[in-house]
Amino acid sequence: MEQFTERAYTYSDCVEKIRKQYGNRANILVHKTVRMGGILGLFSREGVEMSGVVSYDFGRISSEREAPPRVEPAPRTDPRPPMDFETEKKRILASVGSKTDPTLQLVLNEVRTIKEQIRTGNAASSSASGADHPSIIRIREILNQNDFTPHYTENIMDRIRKEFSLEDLENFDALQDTVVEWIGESIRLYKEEKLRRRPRIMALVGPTGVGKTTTIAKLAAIYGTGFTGRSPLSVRLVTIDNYRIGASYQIEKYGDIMEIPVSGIKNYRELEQVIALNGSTDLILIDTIGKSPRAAVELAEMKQLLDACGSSAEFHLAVAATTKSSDILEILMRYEPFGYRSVIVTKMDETLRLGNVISALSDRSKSVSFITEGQQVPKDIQKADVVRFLINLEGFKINRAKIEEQFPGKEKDYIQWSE
Ligand SMILES: Nc1nc2c(ncn2[C@@H]2O[C@H](COP(=O)(O)OP(=O)(O)OP(=O)(O)O)[C@@H](O)[C@H]2O)c(=O)[nH]1
Ligand SMILES: [Mg+2]
Repeated sequence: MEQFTERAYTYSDCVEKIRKQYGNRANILVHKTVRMGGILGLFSREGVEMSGVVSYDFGRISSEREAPPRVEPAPRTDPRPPMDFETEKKRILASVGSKTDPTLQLVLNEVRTIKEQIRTGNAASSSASGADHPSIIRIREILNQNDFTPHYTENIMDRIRKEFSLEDLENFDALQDTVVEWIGESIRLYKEEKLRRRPRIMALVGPTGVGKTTTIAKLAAIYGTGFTGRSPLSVRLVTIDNYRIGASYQIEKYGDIMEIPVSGIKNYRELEQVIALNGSTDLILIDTIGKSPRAAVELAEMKQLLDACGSSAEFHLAVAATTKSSDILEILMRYEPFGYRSVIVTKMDETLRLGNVISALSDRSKSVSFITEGQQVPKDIQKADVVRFLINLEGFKINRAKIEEQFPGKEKDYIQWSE
């Protein structure tokens, strides 16, 4: 069986070169990026290398059982209509299925081995470049448009090069469906631990103005007012934001409306006391002061104060969906000392680009618990679910029914109690 390897500076030139030489019997199996030209390694340019096999005239093999003919350049006047590789393969498979033709079995095995060898070589040496297949380039553009991190985008590019043959890449719809599925699989949903003892303490930390106080009020309504249809828990709100004029007023106002008690604390000792006095409360929700992720000293001071909550307290990090991916990565890193268990993504209603959030969380292996999508308390909050992130991806043709099937149902209950 004849193999070929051809190189050219562009994808289309390479295909044309192969077609000229072998006609429609050329089956391009793999392609990779290579450096071409130059002197002593200098001034070389990126190009593309394609390898594959030239089909035999399988009709003759099966009927006459002769040795395969030598492959000649494609005759211009081939009377048989060109047959594509997949059709030929299917036809051969159907005939070997009956195990009547050992010659065909041998040919097929050879095709498989060659394809596998070339594919393995390709996977090891491929790299990102302008010489990629147009479908790969298009996917990269869509990911960039959605502000996915460079790291995340390169992972997807590598995976496509490894898992998609040149033939598969021609079907862009199937490719994008697969990429959307991969993106969905990369979203980790936070699984709440079952509550074992009271009080459960949840503190919300995060940068300034992302919606921490509003989110705390929404959580208080979900858990403390029976708003979701479940029986209400006893909830207490605590704010450590006692210094800024208007800040404690904001949370007290929410507390008043929902008839949920609010405590303002100034230091470690006061926080310790509030927690000790509320030992039988189901849930203590702590609103904190927004801090720039770069204010390392202030963050450390706030962390020291919050240590009064004890080791069983849960921290959750609020991040606005409108933040660009590089900033989200930094926020996730700077808040690491709090040991936050999940990320709450706020202001989802203000953007259609969610690649920033999805990729930054995936790059740092963080899970998402809630999303908020509006200013209204309590209704604009829900448990995070994969479909909500995927349906808003810009540039992808989203098949909603399919992704709902792939990533079914969100959890309805908000807190799991182990009685
Ligand atoms: N569009 C939109 N706005 C929101 C959302 N959540 C909060 N906001 C608004 O964002 C602004 C800031 O909200 P806060 O809850 O005060 O933010 P914060 O994080 O507590 O702010 P600091 O305490 O100053 O750090 C307010 O105008 C909220 O109404 C949301 O999900 N969507
Ligand atoms: Mg606040």
